Amino acid sequence: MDTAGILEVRQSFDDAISDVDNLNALQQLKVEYLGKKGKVTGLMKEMKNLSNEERPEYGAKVNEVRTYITEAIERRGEVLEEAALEEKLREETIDVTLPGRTFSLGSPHPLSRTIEDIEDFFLGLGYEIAEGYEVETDYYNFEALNLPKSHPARDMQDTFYISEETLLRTHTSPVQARTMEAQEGRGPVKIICPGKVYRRDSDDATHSHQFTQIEGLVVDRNIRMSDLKGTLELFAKEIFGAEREIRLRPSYFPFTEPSVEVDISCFKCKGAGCNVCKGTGWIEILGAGMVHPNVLEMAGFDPDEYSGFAFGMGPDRIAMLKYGIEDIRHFYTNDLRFINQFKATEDGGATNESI
Ligand code: FA5
Repeated sequence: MDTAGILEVRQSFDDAISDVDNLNALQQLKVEYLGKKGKVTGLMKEMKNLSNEERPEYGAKVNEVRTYITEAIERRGEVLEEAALEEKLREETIDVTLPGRTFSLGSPHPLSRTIEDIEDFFLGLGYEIAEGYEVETDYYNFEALNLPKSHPARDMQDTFYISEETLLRTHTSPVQARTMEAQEGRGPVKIICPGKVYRRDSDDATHSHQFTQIEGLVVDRNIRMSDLKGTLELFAKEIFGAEREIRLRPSYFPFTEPSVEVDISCFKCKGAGCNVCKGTGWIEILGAGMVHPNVLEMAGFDPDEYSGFAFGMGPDRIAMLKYGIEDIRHFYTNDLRFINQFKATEDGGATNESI
């Protein structure tokens, strides 16, 4: 009986397994030795060439080598599996001591922030926000506001005309006219309307050809000038500080009668006179007045039954005052160096508030 073949298989297996360093290679080795066409099965097939006496001993030796190989593969498999697991754990380890990735936070534009502050104040008083159109008709921008064609006061608002009857709205007052009209003569009306407006003004530090306005309108029975004054006093204190006073100066707007310009006491010098208030102690912030009976009538309200007040302010100028911004053009040039100065703080304020 020739057992050299068995020794050879065992020897070659020992050589091969010492080179195996991963589970795939081990699986291949298993097939190569223990598979149907493997080397150990090949040894078994030799049995048919042996005599009946030789077969038991030969068979026992082949079984011995099969057990040897099976156990060796199992042991090697356990070692390799453990190594693979350790490698995976090492790769997936999270280093909790690494500093986190930083990302830059945006900050609200000072103009948006000012508009939101003003909106919040009026919403708190029960006003609703109304929206209008930036491309408006001559009728709503002027005529419905008591400014017929060729009225000299049209010159107060130099206009971008799109056609003879359409234009870029020069103020947010057309929203008054549209809102009243939609009410079909029934009060109350209590709205503010924030939005963009356009004028053919030359751009400089305090003028922009496109800027923002917030219009306010209240129409109901028994609305008086004192209601307007009280509302604006509260507004000035909320936006500019609790010690602010307001004063009303007679003015002229075709859509209000009487009309006033509203000044607030200077928040910087407290009325003593400084560069912000140009030495007067007062800063002009808006135009206002009692809604003209003609405007009420044109919008379908009976002026003997209803009265109202309206006001219009420029948030650009208010934001400039509030945050100490010297040039209105900063709002529209989108320079991040400017905007980043107004990082939001946790309490909802802005970092470089000047008052
Ligand atoms: C009006 O536009 C009136 N519609 C306001 C009004 C409404 C009065 C309701 C009475 C009743 P005025 O032209 O003054 O008014 O403009 C209002 C505000 O817009 C000004 O106080 C100013 O803050 C701002 N403003 C006017 N022109 C410019 C401009 N070119 N650039 C930036 N802000 C401007």
